[in-house]
Amino acid sequence: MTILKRHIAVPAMALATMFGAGTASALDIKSSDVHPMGYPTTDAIQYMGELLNTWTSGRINIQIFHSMQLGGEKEALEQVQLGALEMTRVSVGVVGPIVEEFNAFNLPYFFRSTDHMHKVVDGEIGTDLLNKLEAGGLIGLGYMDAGSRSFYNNVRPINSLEDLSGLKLRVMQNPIFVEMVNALGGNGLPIAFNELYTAMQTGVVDGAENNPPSYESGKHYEVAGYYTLTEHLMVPEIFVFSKKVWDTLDPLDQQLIRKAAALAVERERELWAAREQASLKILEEQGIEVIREIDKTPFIEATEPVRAEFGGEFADLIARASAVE
Ligand code: GTR
Repeated sequence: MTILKRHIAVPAMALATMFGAGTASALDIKSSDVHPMGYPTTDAIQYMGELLNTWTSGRINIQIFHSMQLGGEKEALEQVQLGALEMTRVSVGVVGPIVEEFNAFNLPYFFRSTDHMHKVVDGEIGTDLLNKLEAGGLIGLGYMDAGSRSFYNNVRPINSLEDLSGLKLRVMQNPIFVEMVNALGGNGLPIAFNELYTAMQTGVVDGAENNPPSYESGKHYEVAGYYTLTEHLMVPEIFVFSKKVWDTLDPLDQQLIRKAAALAVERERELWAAREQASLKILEEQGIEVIREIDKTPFIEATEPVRAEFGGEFADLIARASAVE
């Protein structure tokens, strides 16, 4: 609450002077997210909307289409590219097929830590990649946290790499993740997030992989109760604006949106850390045995061919990102 007040109050006066003339037209930003309200990403975008509303005395607003109301993330990105939707918050996982350099962030066991990931995405590399999105019809507004992703399934607990053998596991819609699961001995199937619960319930897949908040919030534990913290991916979230719409905006409004977006990133990261712990607690209360101790070395070794194959295409970028301390 303190943060909300601080950020709304301080720039409000300065910005009102700059933008108070009210010459620019009203802007209603529709933004989609697969998560429900109350999730760190949706709460952060809501906060962004509150900031914009306050700074412009109600002229710019964000309406959030949450809980997969607009379907999966691939479709949302397409809508944003077309200009039918102004904004969406998705995983970097589904952005690789648009700008392939993003696959650097989608490589298994790539980032060394949250701190390493922050330094890479918040630095020159992250900014360069956001800029590359323009060619794909998207304006990259920022990266949010999504922790690490781990495997869950309804067949058996995963205590070692061998336990993944033959399991049909849903992955995000990007070939790199199919290859990753296959390299680990399972069967990777790309399925949209909005179809996942049913896919597990009906046995189309045995399980999937995600961070604790998504596993918990999506109630996936109800249909896949074995969860092991393999932490094989640290894929950040990203939120993007439609270039088609962006190009019609007053440059001062573009500036305001970028400023609010940066504050939304800060807000999400604060919320994320707490939510991860809260989700693990909920899972344990629900009787889910979360296997935390696992030797990751065989998983790291088994995924080396995936890093070599997909990383080979942008080796310089990978080397630059790896060198970030
Ligand atoms: C979540 C992420 C979503 C979505 C989902 C998935 O962690 O927040 O944006 O990508 O994973 O697995 O599809």
